[in-house]
Amino acid sequence: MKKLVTLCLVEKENHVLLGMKKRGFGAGLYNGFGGKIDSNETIMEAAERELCEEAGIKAGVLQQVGVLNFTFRDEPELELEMHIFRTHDFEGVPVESEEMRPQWFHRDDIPYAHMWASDAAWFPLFLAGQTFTGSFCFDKPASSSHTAVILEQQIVLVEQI
Ligand code: 6OG
Repeated sequence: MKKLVTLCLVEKENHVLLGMKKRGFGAGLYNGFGGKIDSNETIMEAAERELCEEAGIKAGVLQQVGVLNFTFRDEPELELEMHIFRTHDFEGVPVESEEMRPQWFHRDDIPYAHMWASDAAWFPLFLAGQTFTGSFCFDKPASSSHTAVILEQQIVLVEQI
């Protein structure tokens, strides 16, 4: 069954807030902040909640950036639909949580070597202010002992999500 997940990218003065994921899915990689959607909330509410839980900051207006679908050859039952949001508008100072260690990165210095391989394909589109949909098939999920390899990918620019 397809699982809906969120990813929130916070921007401030040419920097993007990423977090080192300390545990669970994608541990050891830098990523935006997000997670699963609870049954009583919208996708955008989930994005706000996860940002608050994982980075300790409160988002204002979120803009939709893209939707990406992820599948994994060696785990055919796992399918993720990730809704990506951006915001310039937030209150508070990022703090480390049990799941993430937040850090600001200059937009010219994004640590792609320590992110999901697919991020190199879509993050530049996000930085350029574009909106997109796409899908990626990996061999298996990334973990501290495995770098996920992209087997197939497709990405399309769209007018709006
Ligand atoms: P938890 O299930 O640990 O949240 N996520 C991905 N992020 C990127 N950049 N690329 C991927 O490629 C991803 N797959 C999942 C969604 C997992 C978090 O990881 C994101 C969630 O924000 C496969 O709560």
